[in-house]
Amino acid sequence: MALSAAAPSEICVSKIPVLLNPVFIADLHLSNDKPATKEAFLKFLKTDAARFSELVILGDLFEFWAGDDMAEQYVDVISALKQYFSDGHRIYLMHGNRDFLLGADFAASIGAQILCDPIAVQIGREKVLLSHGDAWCTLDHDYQQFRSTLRDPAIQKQILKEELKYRVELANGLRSQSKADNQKKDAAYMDVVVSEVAKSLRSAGCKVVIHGHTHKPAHHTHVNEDSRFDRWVLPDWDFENGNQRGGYLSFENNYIHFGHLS
Ligand SMILES: [Mn+2]
Repeated sequence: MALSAAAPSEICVSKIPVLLNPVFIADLHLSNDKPATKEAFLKFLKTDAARFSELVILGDLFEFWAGDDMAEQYVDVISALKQYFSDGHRIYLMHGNRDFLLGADFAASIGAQILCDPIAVQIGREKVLLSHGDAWCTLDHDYQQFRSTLRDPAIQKQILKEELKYRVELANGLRSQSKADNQKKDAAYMDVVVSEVAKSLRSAGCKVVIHGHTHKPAHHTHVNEDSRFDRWVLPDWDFENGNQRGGYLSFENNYIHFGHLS
């Protein structure tokens, strides 16, 4: 399979049309060894998501993505998203720290556009900043260094030249390393630094932010120096071993709010 020439980090859009009636999700960590979570997502596309005009995935849709030649392992997810798109919905996708190699071929296959991180979007009358969130976890210097290396287009192109088998091994190695590292880290290291979020909001001219990554779903109102802003954090999804964790944020009737999966 011929892979697209552009690196995944080079194909994002920084401006999109006004969102009318969007639904936001993040951190589903879809994987074929987590069938119940995948089922929950496929059901979501047919039920809850069907009432919204735009589906906005704010990173880590997949547990990991080693390149678009992995797509044949996720035919069910891809055809469900493609169907959702064909039914007249728009799909926007942001890279997470696990699926940052989702590329132009994957995006085209589901009719999605890849969003830059962060991106300021207009939702109704509100200008809202969207991000996966990991870039604001700035206390974790090692991670930030690692992140900028892996987002470098030249390095991404280099990685994507390798055989899929090697890339999957690399991804597995990085994941077990990060799990081991994270166990040693303080909880604060795993969360966003609110003053960093505030800085991004100020430069984007936004008073509301939606992000994922931390797996700490909440609606915070922060008072920072002379300004206040709202920070909405998306939940992660986990339906394995009897878990029932998941959900979304939506913008309906002029308000952002949490939605429970039906
Ligand atoms: Mn993440």
